[in-house]
Amino acid sequence: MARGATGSTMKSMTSPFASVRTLRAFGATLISGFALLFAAAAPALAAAGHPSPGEIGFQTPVTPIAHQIDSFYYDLLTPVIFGITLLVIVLLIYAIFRFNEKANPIPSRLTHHTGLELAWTIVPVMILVIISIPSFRLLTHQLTLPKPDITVKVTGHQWYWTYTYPKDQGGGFTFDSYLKSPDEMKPGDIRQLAVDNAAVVPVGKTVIVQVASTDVIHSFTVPSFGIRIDAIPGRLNQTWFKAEREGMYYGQCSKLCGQNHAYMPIAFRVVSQKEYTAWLAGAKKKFASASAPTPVHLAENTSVATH
Ligand SMILES: [Cu+2]
Repeated sequence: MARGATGSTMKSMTSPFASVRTLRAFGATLISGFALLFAAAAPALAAAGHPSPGEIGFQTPVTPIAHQIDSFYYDLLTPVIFGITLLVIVLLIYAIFRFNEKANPIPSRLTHHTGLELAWTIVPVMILVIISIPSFRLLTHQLTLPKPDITVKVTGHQWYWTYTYPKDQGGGFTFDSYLKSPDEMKPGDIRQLAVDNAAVVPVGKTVIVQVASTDVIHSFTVPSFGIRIDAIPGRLNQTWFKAEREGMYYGQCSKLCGQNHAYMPIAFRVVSQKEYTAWLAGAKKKFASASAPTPVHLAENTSVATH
């Protein structure tokens, strides 16, 4: 009643609208700026095989699966996330200014709107359906093992990994891979990721990784390869990768597995076929020698393989 004069209502309605426009523009600029920064920064800072300072996206993909994960995230999920966030922010800002007590003294008593309710149910469902199609395609691609060129068995332990190269593929040896301590580090080694014995695989070959564990559940993860699979005692899990580029690729155990969970990195060196053959020959000698430490739990396997 006291503020009933139309003049004051008019005044309060014009000024907030100006602010709405300014704020809307500001919000849109902020979000699109952040989106651009995100899109530009992610690939620029990303390195293949290991994380780099300031990185906010994925590590550079070097396998078909990792490319698919990358594209699923950047080309589909990111636009959806930014679109929804932008819509909610705009609606929120609009509601704050348009429907505050001053601008809208007599609130609407509307409680139902069938069309609106249908829309806000169907539209999110459609968004999820659109996301699910490439998502299931990716999942199928990840879990359908192609014909392997090489099979490597990886066993998780508290707190290191053991790699076994089968005899019928020129291997026939097993070795442990431990995190390098600070005094063992050489120039070029990455702190917390460098290991004493990295696994070696040839470039452009399909590698099947069979993953198991002898104690607790670990998780075998190499981001640039797009692989992540649990290492479970009493169960053999399998995943695959086909590296397109030579280099060092690191990963970490990704399941909380105890005190030294953070200190059991995974390291793969991807080399040419020639280098791989040379490495196999050297590794066979190195890891078969009597001085090489053989874990007790692998003694049975070794005897089976040699007899
Ligand atoms: Cu672990």
